[in-house]
Amino acid sequence: MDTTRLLQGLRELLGEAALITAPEDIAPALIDHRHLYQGAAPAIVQPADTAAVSRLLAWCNAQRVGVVPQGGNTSYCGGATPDASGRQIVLSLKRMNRIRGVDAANFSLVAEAGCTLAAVQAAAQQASRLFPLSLGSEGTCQIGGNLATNAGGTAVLRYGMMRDLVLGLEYVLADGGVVSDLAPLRKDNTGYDLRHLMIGSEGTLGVITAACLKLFPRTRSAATAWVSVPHPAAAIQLLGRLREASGDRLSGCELVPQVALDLVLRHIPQTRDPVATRAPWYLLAELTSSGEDELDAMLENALASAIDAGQALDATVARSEAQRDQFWAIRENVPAAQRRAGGSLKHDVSVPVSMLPDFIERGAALAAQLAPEGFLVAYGHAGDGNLHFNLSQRPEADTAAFLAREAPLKRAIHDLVAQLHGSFSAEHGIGQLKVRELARYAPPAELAAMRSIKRALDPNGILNPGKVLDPG
Ligand code: FAD
Ligand code: 2HG
Ligand code: ZN
Repeated sequence: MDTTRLLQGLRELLGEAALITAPEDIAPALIDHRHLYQGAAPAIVQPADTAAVSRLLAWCNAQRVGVVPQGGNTSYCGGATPDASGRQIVLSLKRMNRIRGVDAANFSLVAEAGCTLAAVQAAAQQASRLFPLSLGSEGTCQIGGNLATNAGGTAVLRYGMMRDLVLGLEYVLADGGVVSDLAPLRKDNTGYDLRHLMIGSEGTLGVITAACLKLFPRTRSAATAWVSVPHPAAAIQLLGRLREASGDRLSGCELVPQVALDLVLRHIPQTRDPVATRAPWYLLAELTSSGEDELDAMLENALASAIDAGQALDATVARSEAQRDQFWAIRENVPAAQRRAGGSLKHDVSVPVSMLPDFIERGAALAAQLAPEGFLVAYGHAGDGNLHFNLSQRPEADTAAFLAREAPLKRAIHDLVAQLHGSFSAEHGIGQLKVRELARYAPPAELAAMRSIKRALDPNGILNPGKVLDPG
């Protein structure tokens, strides 16, 4: 269909207010957060409600128009970027940003897909509850995007991934059919649980319009430490010690190497070195509780024993909310600091937690051998066995020469991860960046089942074409 007819059809279907067509207004939606992909599209469509999404998909399905759902456009694998053909439209959920209701007694709330994660956290907080998903992008990313990517972040150790925080889902299928399953039930074994197909499907099986989310008691006590550790094996031992000593109140456990701390101190204003003893690695550990617990004392005692056991070299426990925020700001700013340091090569991998030290040692050797123009900045969610095994270019290195190392390095790192029974995409998804990786590493029977599901739910291939699965 030509662009004029396409735009005319969309206008008749949804009205002028739902359509953005000015090139300067569309431009930000056509490039991904990492600037790896530049797409093209004649319009961004912004429906106001679920009925409008349904009308839109039914029409696009009949006309064979590709639809690329987009939330906050913060994802790392180009999943929300249209292709370069100019024939796909971007479907933004931005206008669907209502909190439909909070049920404090049921520990649940219903949010529309276009709510930012921060807005959902705030709505929970107002009801004296906690919505625990926490990402560096939380001010911008949207609940629909979090669901579609099954986002992880810094509290997974205690509360699980986005998938674990969902009681119900409302979504629209490729033919416009609406499934509204928002009942806040904790038990419901009635047939196939389709919502778990939608979660993590990156817009390729349906468009999520709302979700019923699980809430928890509000955090009343927290204790946060920045700990110097001699090596990753000590960090993992410390993780186990903290879980045991705190009655499993450990909710955050992030590994940060010295090089990442240095990058943040150099590139991000108003950041300060949090601990006196410099060390090759640091662990940011946080205990939280919904009770009035003496968590500082609990954490200090555990850390003192860890220092005696050689698992830690030094530690600073935050004495104020401001200091706690400073510790987290260092961790959350590692991606921004890496960006300012020039080119980067990223691997979002996970292995069993106990295998992390082995993985780091072997992966570091591969990185040094295969990308000598770079240095390793491996950091992240140690409590989940998920590292951002990234490299930054050396200041003196040529960016193009460094980036040319991508393919052989990626192969070596992902092969190592596979050997250790890990994942080449722990929390960022597949998008368009890792389609070939999925085809390579997924067991053939699983891949065939994924293709069958895609064909069954989206026979005309209009939903986020070219993402997750190759056409086969
Ligand atoms: P988008 O980027 O807009 O879209 C992501 C995918 O979801 C696309 O495939 C899109 O088509 C699809 N989609 C979006 N909305 C819908 C919908 N309503 N229905 C169906 N499909 C839809 N991720 C983590 O997991 N953990 C982290 O710790 C983390 N930290 C980050 C820190 C920073 C600074 C940044 C920039 C990103 C970080 N991310 C992290 C990545 C990103 O924020 C997450 O993947 C997030 O869940 C994406 O949400 P979004 O709204 O931006 O989605
Ligand atoms: C994080 O944990 C994000 O900070 C981003 O998942 C990771 O930039 C990255 O590689
Ligand atoms: Zn992460």
